[in-house]
Amino acid sequence: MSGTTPANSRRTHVTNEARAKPNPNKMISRFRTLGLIAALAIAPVAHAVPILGGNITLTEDSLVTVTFEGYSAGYTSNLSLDMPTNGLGTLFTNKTASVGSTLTLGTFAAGTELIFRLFVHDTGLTFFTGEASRNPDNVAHATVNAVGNTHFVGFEDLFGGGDRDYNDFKFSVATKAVPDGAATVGLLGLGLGVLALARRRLN
Ligand SMILES: [Ca+2]
Repeated sequence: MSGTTPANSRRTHVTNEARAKPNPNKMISRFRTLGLIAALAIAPVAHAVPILGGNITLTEDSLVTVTFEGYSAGYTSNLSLDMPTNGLGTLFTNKTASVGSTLTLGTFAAGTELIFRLFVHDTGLTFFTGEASRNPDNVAHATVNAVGNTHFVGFEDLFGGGDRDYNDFKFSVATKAVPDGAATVGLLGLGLGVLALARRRLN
């Protein structure tokens, strides 16, 4: 019986030594886990914090579509694209549009800020995405939450900021990169406009 003791104790000793010695494979695995945790901590959360008064500016030439995302409001309001100027008119009316309805706005060049306008029928007031200074009450009225290539926008429809729930008119703006030069349709249109203006001046 006593003959087995040294063997057992040696085995125990070896085991303890193995525990005490850093195992390179385990270390690498641990570093990998730590690296993954760090990456997860740094990676942007799927739904970032909405930015009140945020801008919707294209980072590349893009095809832009807008989708109605619903509302929770007593007032009726219309959404339009205010800038760049266009002939699209009302895109959606909160009380009549179906959630998920999508419209194509067109192709715009990199650097273009898309400014949306909310007209509130009940008060006759108009509010804009972006800076507070654009609005009649000098208060920012729209939150912008950029998630990948989509900006989720929520408007507050009351003068002074109301209850600040930013769900009186909700929509999203999706951008899809187009090849370089594809946005020149807009530039060509602008060029023709300038040409027409020059002709008018000459006449
Ligand atoms: Ca509200």
